[in-house]
Amino acid sequence: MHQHHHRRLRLALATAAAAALAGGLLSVTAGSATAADSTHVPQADFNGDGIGDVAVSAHSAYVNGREGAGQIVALYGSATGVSSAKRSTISQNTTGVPGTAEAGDGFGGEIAYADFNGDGYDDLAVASPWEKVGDDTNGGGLAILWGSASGLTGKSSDVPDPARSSHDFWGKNLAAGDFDGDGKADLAVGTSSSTIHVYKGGFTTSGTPGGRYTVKPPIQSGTNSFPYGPLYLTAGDVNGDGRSDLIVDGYETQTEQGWNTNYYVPGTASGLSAASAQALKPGIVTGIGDINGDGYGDIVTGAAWNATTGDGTTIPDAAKGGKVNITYGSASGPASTTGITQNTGNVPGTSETDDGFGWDLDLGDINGDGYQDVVVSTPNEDINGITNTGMVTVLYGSASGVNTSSGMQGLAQSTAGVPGNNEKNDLFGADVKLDDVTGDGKADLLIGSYENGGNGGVTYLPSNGTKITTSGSRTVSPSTSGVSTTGSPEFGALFAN
Ligand SMILES: [Ca+2]
Ligand SMILES: [Ca+2]
Ligand SMILES: [Ca+2]
Ligand SMILES: [Ca+2]
Repeated sequence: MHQHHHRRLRLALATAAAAALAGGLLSVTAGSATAADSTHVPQADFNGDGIGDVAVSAHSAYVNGREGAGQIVALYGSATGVSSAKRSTISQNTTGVPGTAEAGDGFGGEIAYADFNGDGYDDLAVASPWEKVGDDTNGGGLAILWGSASGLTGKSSDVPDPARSSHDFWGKNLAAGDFDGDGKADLAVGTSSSTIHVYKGGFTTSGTPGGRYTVKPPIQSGTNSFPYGPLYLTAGDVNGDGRSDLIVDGYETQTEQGWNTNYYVPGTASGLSAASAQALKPGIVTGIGDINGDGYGDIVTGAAWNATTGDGTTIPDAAKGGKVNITYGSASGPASTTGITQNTGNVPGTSETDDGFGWDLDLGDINGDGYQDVVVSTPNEDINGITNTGMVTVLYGSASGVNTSSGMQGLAQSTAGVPGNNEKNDLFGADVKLDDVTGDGKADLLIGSYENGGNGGVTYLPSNGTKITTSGSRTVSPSTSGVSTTGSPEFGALFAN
């Protein structure tokens, strides 16, 4: 069941037609922020000890000899950060988790956290998008793993698909937020259709939600052979009204090309309002946080493709080697925009074809100055002739927005002190996450890669209070985390948001 290996690499395409030509592979990416205070980019705390925790997926891992059954690993924060020593490794074979680990299920194909039952412990929603449900191939499964003083243990509730015949790949996109501002975390669930299902908060620990409704943003619906619908869902408060808004990425329906486009779908007292949807800049992976400290969440999106399609057509709002589009928030929602490439100001590196700048990104406050900082990955960067070894760029927030003139950091495995070495196809930066996992109030950096032939790995680089440092850094490997290295588990290719 190799059909979903490296699916995200194949998906960084600007148009739906190009995606179809590339084989119609499925997007499985993280995408959310939790609860209402999302201008500050909340972090997970599954065990309630006040220190941030991180959930990592290995959704292609063998479990009990079943290829691609998938696992998730929760790494619990401590004063010295995260390591394999303090973790939970969970599959569908773990007691309490719905279903059974079967070949190709892809448990962990999408993951999102929030305190869904309001008991003070963050919980993890975990999809297995390729799960066969009854006779429905790729029907998809979704469970909520409940947090506790012992963290994630396997105690879970099933969140079954309420409309199985209408779509496939239930749960392939997830975003947690408080879309109606009632103080309870809601969960938005994507499928192959453009219709998004929203579970209202107040889940009981048996999994019963407070209610459910659907929203339909103006993106293309997929089919079984072209399973898109939304490519990515991101929650955050852009207009500062205390309700999370949802950014939906997909392919637009207005032109023949079907360009990748994001839509702002605002939260209201009655939930998400697709009637008020507003088109934004393109780019698949999005993060929302208050970069300029004005109280409004700013939308950061990575358009990792080049400036033109294969036949030379100009792609809107794109640049050679990839571009990050930033749309600053305001009381009336999305406002001014700016774009950043590796050629902007003093940003490290140079824009080269197929670098993939903006493949993944995240926000967090590394230096504690109240401005959210931005990390952007470039996993297809070649360094000293080593193809697709990858690098990560750290950009700092300020009152005038992202600072591209000073303070930036460029980090690769060849950077002094960073664990590991630059190797071909490492894809260092396959995913990135900025969260405080030491409890000092400053966001630390976690970098996922496809190290060692797709085994994957997570590199931990802490904040020293003013910047990301290699002092105290380490690699968390699949083999020490209870993940089989048979095949390509891709441990670290996806962090929960
Ligand atoms: Ca914790
Ligand atoms: Ca909880
Ligand atoms: Ca802002
Ligand atoms: Ca900052």
